[in-house]
Amino acid sequence: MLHAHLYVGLGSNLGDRAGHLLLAVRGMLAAGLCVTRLSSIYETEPMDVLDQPPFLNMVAELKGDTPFTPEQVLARLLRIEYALGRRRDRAKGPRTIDLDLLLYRDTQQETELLTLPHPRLHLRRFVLTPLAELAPEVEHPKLKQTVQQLLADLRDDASVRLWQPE
Ligand code: PH2
Ligand code: MG
Ligand code: MG
Repeated sequence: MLHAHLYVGLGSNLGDRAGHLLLAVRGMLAAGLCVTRLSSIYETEPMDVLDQPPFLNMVAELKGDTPFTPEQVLARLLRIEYALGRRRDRAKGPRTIDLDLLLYRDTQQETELLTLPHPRLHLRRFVLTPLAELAPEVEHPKLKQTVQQLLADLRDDASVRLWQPE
């Protein structure tokens, strides 16, 4: 089925980056979010705010038949960010952990709290590369293109490389 799941983007560029990704996955499970698959981890060049350390990024797939609304999922993600030391000082600046709800099945919404699909998902190689590993055939509900097509047409040339622990 094409829109059976939820996808969360994870990013960290401060401290023990891989440790933060791992703790965030544990946090999602502990919060009752059913993580079904994880992408590889990529080391990625910062975008938007360029003078900050390189990120580790990955994508987690969550079971789509969750009892939680998009806002309830978001609230859980924000709590995990806070528990992992995320404090919002500089917009798009360095962070211990960033958890973005990318897709909630084929939901489209634009509220003050939450925009779905994530408004910049189709512009970012650091999101589309790990997402394409898990869900190449999933269609962007608004743009009506698959993740694979979006990645093929992407103009962002910031570096995204598979990361391996030393
Ligand atoms: N997140 C941002 C801004 N820039 N760059 C990379 N490579 N990875 C990110 O996760 C990232 C970013 C704001 O959320
Ligand atoms: Mg983000
Ligand atoms: Mg975020």
